[in-house]
Amino acid sequence: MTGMQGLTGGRELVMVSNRLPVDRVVASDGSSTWRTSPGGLVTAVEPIVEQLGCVWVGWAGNADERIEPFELGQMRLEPVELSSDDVELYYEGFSNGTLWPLYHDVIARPAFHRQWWDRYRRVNQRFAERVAETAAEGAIAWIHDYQLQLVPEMLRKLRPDLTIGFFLHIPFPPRGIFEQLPWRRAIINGLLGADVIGFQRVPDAISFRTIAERYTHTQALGNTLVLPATDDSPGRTVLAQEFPISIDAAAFAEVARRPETQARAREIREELGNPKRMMLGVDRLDYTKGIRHRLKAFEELLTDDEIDASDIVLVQVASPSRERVDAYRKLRDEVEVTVGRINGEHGTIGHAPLVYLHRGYTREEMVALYLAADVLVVTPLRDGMNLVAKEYVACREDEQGVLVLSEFAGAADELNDALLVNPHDIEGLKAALLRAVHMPQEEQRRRMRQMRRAVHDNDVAHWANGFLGSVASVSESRGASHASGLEEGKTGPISIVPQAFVPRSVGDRLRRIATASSLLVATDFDGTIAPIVRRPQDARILPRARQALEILATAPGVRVALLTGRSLDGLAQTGTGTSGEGWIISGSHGSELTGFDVSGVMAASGFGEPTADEAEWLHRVNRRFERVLGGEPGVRLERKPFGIAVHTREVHDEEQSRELQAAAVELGLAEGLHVREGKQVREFSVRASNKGAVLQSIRDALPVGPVLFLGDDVTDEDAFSVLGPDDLGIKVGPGESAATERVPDPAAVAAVLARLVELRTGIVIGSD
Ligand code: ADQ
Repeated sequence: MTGMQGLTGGRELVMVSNRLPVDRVVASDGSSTWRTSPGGLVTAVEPIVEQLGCVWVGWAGNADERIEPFELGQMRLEPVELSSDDVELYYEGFSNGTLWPLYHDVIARPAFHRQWWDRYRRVNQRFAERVAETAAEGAIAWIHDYQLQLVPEMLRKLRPDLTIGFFLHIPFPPRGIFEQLPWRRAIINGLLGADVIGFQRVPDAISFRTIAERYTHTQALGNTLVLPATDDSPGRTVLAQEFPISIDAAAFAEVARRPETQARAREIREELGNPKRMMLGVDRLDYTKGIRHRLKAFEELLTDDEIDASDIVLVQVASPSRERVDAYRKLRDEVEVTVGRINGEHGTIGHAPLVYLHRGYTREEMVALYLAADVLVVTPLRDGMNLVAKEYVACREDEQGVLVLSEFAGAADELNDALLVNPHDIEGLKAALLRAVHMPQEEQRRRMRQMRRAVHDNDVAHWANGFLGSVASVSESRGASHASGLEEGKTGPISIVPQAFVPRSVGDRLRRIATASSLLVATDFDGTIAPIVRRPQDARILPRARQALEILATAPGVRVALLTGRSLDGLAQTGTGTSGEGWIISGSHGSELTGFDVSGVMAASGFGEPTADEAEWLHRVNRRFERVLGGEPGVRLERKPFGIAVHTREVHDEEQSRELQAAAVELGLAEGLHVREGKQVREFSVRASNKGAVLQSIRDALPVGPVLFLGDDVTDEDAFSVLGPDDLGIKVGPGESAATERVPDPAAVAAVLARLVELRTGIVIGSD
């Protein structure tokens, strides 16, 4: 995995989690060593730590044990001591008896005890103090998960020089559930001590922002919460948004590719008696994981003779978890009784249809299991993400294997080519299991290919870059580095996001337009504020750019316009332009316009629906393109309200891609269409509109004032060319341009927009 260096700009990174990421291993001679421990959090952040190095503050796992700080690999571990009372009240009690069930849809009943809460507060305070003692000046503290939700606020009070990120690995509950918590306001205030709060899914982040607005004096502007100034603290902003966690997909694929792993996978099948189909479940033994529902569906399929016990084996790996908590002990008993019953009724001497393994395995063994399994069954009733699903997909380079996945796992947002199930619906689950065991290879391949793309596009580097990048940009804006955390020879704060500078000439010109009484901020989308990605629907505005645009859109005298070649529908797929941003949005290169309340501009520029003639023409054009290019592998045709776009980004052979583009242009010209060239796309339209014309129409309808326009593509040149000497045109990336200024990439665009916000509103969300 590459691309993380520079993320913290040489500042010290302090990881803070309930458990240290290590287990003690005692050898037969009594000596002990440490090794990294399994679990979602460790799996996800291990590669980051390997690259960046860090201090890690957390509990070593045994009560009443004092351990001196020690080093392991790239980490300096700072153990926090917990007494057996702490473990009982803070960890097993409030964390796992109150918060865990509350945050997981109250699948089990949460218990509310004041004593537990009191201890939770005290232990959180201890963690905060420990971080405050160890962190270098200006360090970045990254706090993990539900056990430590009060630490951000406590730490900020102790060490205002730190930049604080918090990531919640489990779901954040809907308001109706969260409100049951007697200490709800304290938790929200605790979290708001962070500069960036990361969640797994969009609904988690929305719920948090809604609740924060209700219980504190914050105001939500898009993904940003604005905290007003108080007597003891200045006003500031908190970014609260989703950063879906992932895995080091390449590392899993590498283990899967090894001949010894593949041999082990074959051996596993043999040890199981070479069944026709092997199904696999891998979970911590937790009541949220839906293991009971899975076993029930499996048992009913056997009982009803829908599957044959001699043909099929289900291997259930259940790693031991929280064994001192009552609900977990009960679950274990229940699962083990069910396993016994199923095998008792459906097994034979020498063959058990259900293999239950209650222990931890090495990564190599896990990967061999993934390779051996025809079907992976992931059926949580609620799960923040579920990394097991992603690991399975990452390992299946053979593009075979079926993933049955609960729609209540965060992973379902990205892996929508899995067989999605509602695990409460046992009939539906049985049907999905049957479909999975009978799925033809071709369908397996199609689904697996899509899922593999999703996992590789959003791997753990992408997650860490998104989260840490957001934290670092806050840090950078504070000038928090004062360099004492820097080692000799390491790059200074200047390289945090190395490319995200506002060049001096751009800064000077921004200052000139920033204070105009009326200002229009217009920008292209793809390649300008949203990095280019392989699948257009996966494109997302950089968090910092979104935050800046959201603040600008509500600033008096400023209008924000998005001018994109995408259709409005295509833009909505990216989560932008769907509602309430208060932006003017023009789609299809100026043919569509929305969010603009000046009706004159619509009439003057001829926006609206296609005419009857245009509609008929379009119909013919769509049919022809479909016939000629629709079957070409890698080519994607996108229908637009006024035309069609031919995307060749997924045609991997460059020459073939060029040929297909040329063929498309020939076809378009023959049909009399207006042709536009973009990066890996050719666009055809029945109407001659362009971004220049629409930008002119919008500015004409607004009070007189300067325009800032940012764009990266050839089609943005029309907009640059209508700008005057008092405006500012900024080209993103290389290539000829009519723009007078240039920045290298979307991160730099975000920096430009953040600088503009600061100049116009005084709100600091990151500048250079
Ligand atoms: P978990 O609830 O622990 O994580 P999950 O995301 O599935 O769940 O991660 C489990 C990890 O442990 C996987 O990497 C898996 O390979 C490993 N593992 C499981 N059983 C194992 C065994 N027997 N031996 C070895 N390794 C085993 C929490 C949240 C999730 C969220 C993660 C990360 O509950 O929703 O995805 O954090 O944020």
